[in-house]
Amino acid sequence: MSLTENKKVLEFVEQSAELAQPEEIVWIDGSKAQIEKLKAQAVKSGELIKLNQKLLPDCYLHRTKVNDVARVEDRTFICTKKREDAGPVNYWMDPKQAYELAGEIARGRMKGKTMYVIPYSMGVVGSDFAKIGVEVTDSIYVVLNMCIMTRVGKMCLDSLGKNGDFIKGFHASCDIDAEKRYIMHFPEDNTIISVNSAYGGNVLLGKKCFALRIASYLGKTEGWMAEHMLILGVTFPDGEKKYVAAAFPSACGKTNLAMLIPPEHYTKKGFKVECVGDDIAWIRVGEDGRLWAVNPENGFFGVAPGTNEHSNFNALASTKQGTIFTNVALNTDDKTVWWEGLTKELPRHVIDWTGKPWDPDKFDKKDKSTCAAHPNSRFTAPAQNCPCVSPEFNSKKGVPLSAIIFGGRRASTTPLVYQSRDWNHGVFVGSAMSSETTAAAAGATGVLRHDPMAMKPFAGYHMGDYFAHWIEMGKKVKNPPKIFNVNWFRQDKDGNFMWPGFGDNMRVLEWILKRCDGKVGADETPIGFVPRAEDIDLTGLDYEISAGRPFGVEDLREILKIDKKLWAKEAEEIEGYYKGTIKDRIPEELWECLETLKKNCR
Ligand code: GTP
Ligand code: SPV
Ligand code: MN
Repeated sequence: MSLTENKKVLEFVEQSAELAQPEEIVWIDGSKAQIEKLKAQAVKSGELIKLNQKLLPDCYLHRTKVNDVARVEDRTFICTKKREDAGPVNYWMDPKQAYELAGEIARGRMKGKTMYVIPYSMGVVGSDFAKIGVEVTDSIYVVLNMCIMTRVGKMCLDSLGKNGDFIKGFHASCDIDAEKRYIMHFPEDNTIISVNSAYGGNVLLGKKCFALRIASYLGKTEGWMAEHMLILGVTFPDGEKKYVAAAFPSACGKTNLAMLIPPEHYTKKGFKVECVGDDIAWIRVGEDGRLWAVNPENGFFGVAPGTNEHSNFNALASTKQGTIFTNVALNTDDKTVWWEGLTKELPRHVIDWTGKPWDPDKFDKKDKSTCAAHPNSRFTAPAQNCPCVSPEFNSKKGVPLSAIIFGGRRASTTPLVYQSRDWNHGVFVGSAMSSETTAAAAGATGVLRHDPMAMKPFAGYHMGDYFAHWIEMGKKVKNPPKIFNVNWFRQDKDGNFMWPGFGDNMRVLEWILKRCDGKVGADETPIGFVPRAEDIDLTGLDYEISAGRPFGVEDLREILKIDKKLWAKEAEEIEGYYKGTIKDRIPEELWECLETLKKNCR
């Protein structure tokens, strides 16, 4: 039975069914009873493995096909009428050709199966930010993940009314054939089509496909922003709260920063950090002339490896109930989960992410293929599980941003932190970001590439126009957030991280927020404002560097140093990217910043 009288929704469901020819159509109402029934069904079919219900109540493990473990950027398309509107860093397909191709691939592919119709909202239903999507899928795994990651149910359709518009999402698993895998976006039709995958960002269509690619396009036309950013709140000892948003590329530390536990020295003084979001921010100009942000999601699709009690206690705690694990290892002693970095000691009795027995004695840290959990294995956990979830999580108006932080994985060149001179220079800093690739996308890892604003894989239109939109937004806000850049990933000559990271990133956050209030000085350098080492509080820091001595102020000085020669090379690199890749649509303001950088490094 359908849950709505909205003709456009009914028509979309009908057309999808006509194409895929499912045996049955089931509307997802988000009720506990329906979800339980689907879980039972998935356990029976083997799609989910029920975990130890005492230790991990309502938790399940799912294994994907081995060829389907990450986003596939080279099979992800922006299908605009004009090729140039998709821009130089997106893969483009003609919409007509794309619909035809998808139709060919998906025709009749739900025969004998059930097609689930998921009405969902990105954002709190009824808020000015919220947008409704309807995803049809033949995968129970997708249904159950969407029920954690988004707000699902009839209220979404009710908020559409009889005539409201929504984002259409069509997903068919087909054969999980990597050669026929397509993730297609039609920003001009508010439509997404995904075939031949059943993994995370390729198929949970509310996430990267809608909330970033389609939404960034909507934001450009409607005057707001959809960004690959975490949002966190810092409470100061005097009770004041400030919010920051931070854009780091995939698997570069958003979930970890969003949930950080400050060092004891800070908690004793009364500092507190709370999480509003860990992956996506929708940002609008508020009546007060500031930027206000919401997290459109309702759960965390977080990287499992590396997560432990010490590195990210709050993320681990979030996974203790109602969580779906994907491609982690199964500890057969107690039917719990395991991944590299969860415990120091390797468990003896483990089934790896592919379903085969795993031999801990053959584990080699340096060889990813010997891992028990896939390097991009993930947990899907309800946000409300998180011990540090912000009271503003469900706020309809969002939170006001004091700072925006960019960052990536840079072994060299980029200092621990620096501040841009103003908004436009901050946009330049974001546009010039490079970061090493990670396991979150298929392909080689550890390769340095340009990833402007951490949006290279997610901007749903021309990257040059996207830069211009950032410049335009700066003109609309009377009190824009200050813009910073951080790098937690500087390495010494032996490849060891030079900064402790994780909870100790609080020390950098404090400097950033003090800068926003003009409460601390900085050195003016060719690239912007850099902290004086004495101004970053190292009290109680307990970190041994690779040389075997405690991290000290001289080590901090080292990772704050600006090497003019390296930055002159960096400027050349950025110029090459602007001229060779983005080309013609780069706003004048950014060219000016590039010239300044070049001049400063001479
Ligand atoms: P997506 O969900 O793919 O968008 O990733 P993310 O940006 O949320 O990254 P996440 O916080 O999950 O971190 C990814 C990896 O980086 C994990 O293996 C972390 O252990 C590691 N990491 C996060 N923060 C730090 C840090 O401050 N220092 C170091 N050295 N590693 C970190
Ligand atoms: C990312 O890759 O940035 C993720 C995971 O957050 S996915 O949902 O697969 O895109
Ligand atoms: Mn992400």
